[in-house]
Amino acid sequence: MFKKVLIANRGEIALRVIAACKELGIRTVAVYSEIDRGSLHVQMADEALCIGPAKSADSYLNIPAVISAAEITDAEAIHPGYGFLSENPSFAEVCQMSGIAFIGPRPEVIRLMGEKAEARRAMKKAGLPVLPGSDGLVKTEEEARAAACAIGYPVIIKAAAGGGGRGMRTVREPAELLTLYHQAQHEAAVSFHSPDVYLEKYIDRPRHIEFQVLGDNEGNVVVLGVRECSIQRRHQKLIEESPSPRMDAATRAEMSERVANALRATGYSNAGTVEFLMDQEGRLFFIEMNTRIQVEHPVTEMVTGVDLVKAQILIAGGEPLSALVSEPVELRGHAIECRINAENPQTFAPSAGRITKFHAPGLVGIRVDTAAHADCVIPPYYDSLVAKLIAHGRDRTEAITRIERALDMFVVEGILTSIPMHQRIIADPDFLLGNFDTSYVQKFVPEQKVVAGK
Ligand code: MV4
Repeated sequence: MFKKVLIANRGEIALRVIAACKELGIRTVAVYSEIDRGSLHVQMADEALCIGPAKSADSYLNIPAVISAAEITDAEAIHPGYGFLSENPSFAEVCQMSGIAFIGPRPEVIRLMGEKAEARRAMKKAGLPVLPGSDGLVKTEEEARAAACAIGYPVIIKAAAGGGGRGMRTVREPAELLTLYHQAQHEAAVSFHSPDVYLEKYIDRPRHIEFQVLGDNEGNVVVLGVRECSIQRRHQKLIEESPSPRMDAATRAEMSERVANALRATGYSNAGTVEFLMDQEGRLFFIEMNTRIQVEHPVTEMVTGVDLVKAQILIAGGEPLSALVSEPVELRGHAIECRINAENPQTFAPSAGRITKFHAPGLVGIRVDTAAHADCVIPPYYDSLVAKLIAHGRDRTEAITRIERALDMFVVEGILTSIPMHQRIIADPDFLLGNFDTSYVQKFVPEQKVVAGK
C-alpha cells in the first residue's frame, strides 16, 4: 500500500482521488497552477506545490514539474485523473523510470489504445465486433479510394492518434473522398501532431455505449456494467446513465464476457472503458478504448457499489481483483449523471466567472461530485465543469424523478450553467422513453449550418 500519492489534476476529480486516498489512509500531495492556489483540492491535500502558471501546458501538462513535485515530496505514486496527462504514454514511462508508480495501465497498453487503428486491429483479433474498415492506416489517396470502395459508402475517416471527433470526416460519395481525406489528415496533424487516418463504415445516428473494466496485475479482468453516453454535443457528454435503456441483460452479459476475454488477452490492468457504437438494429461495434478513469465513473459506482478510484489505487499497489470486487458483479438499480457546466444553456457559450451563491442539494439517492463553492471562480483556462449531479434509484423512473428534484433545488448564482438545459432534456418524452441517439441534442440546440463532411 502506498504511503503517499500525488494527484496530477485539479477540480472535482482531484477531490475525488483525495477522498479515496483518505479512506485508504494514504497521504496526499496536490499540485496546482497559480490561479488554482485557493482551490479546494489544495486545501484538502496533506501537502501542495505550485507547479506553474494558469496555462495547462505550463502547469498540469508540465511533466518535469509534476515529476519534480513527486520527487520533492517522496510521493510513491501519481494518480493522473482524467484529461491532462492521464493517457500520455510518455508520462507513464517517465514515472516508471523515476521509480514512481503510475496509477493506470502499463505505458505500452496506453500507447496501443491511443493508436486507434492499432487498437481496432488488436480488439478485432481479440474477438470484439468491429465495423468494416481499413486494415490499419490509410497512407495514400489510392489506399483511401480502395478502402472506401471495399467498405462501401458512406465511410468515415478518423484520426488514428486521437479520439473525440477531431480529424473526423464523413464521406457519403466517391466525389468527396479525396478532399475530405486531406481535410481529415490536416486536422489530425494539427490536433494530434500526426496526420495518420483510417477508415470505417459510417453508422448514421449511433448510440454511444461503453463498458467499464477493471484489471489487476495478475491478468484478471472484470466488467462492471455499461454506460449509455449518447446525450452529448460536439463530443462533450452531457448526460450519462447506467445501465443503458436500450440494452437487454442478455446482450450486456454476452458482450461483457467478450470484452473481459479481449482485455485478458491484451494484459489490461487498472481501470479502462471500452467504447462501442450501437446501430439502429441494436448491433454493437467496438470503436475505441480509454485507458483512464472517466468523468462519468460515478454512475457505475452507484449501480455496482464499487469505488473505482480506490480500486485503481489498490490495483496499482498490487492488490488482486478478488480483494476488490466480488463476482458475479451485481448491478442494482439505475443511475443518471448530469454534467453541470459553466455555460449559457441556450448557446453553450462558456460562462466563466465567480460563483456568488452555491447550494448542492443533499436528497435521497443524490450524489454531487464538485469542487465548486460560493465565492469560487470558474477560470477560463480549463474545462467548464462545475459539478456532476448523480441520482440513483431502484429503476430509471425513480432516478429521473430524483435528478429532476435535485436540478430544481440546485443553486448556482453568479455564472450561467447548463441546469436549465438538463431540466428540458429530463422532461422530454423521447428522453423519458429512452428514444435517443448521438444526434438527440441537436433537436434542443440546432447546430449552426453543418460544413459538408463534418
Ligand atoms: C463513428 C460514428 C459513426 N460511424 N464511427 C465520435 C468521436 C469518437 N468517439 C467516435 N465518434 C463517432 N464515430 C463510425 N464508424 C459517429 C461518431 C460520433 C459520435 C460517436 C459517439 C458519440 C457521439 C458522436 C457524435 C458524433 C459522431
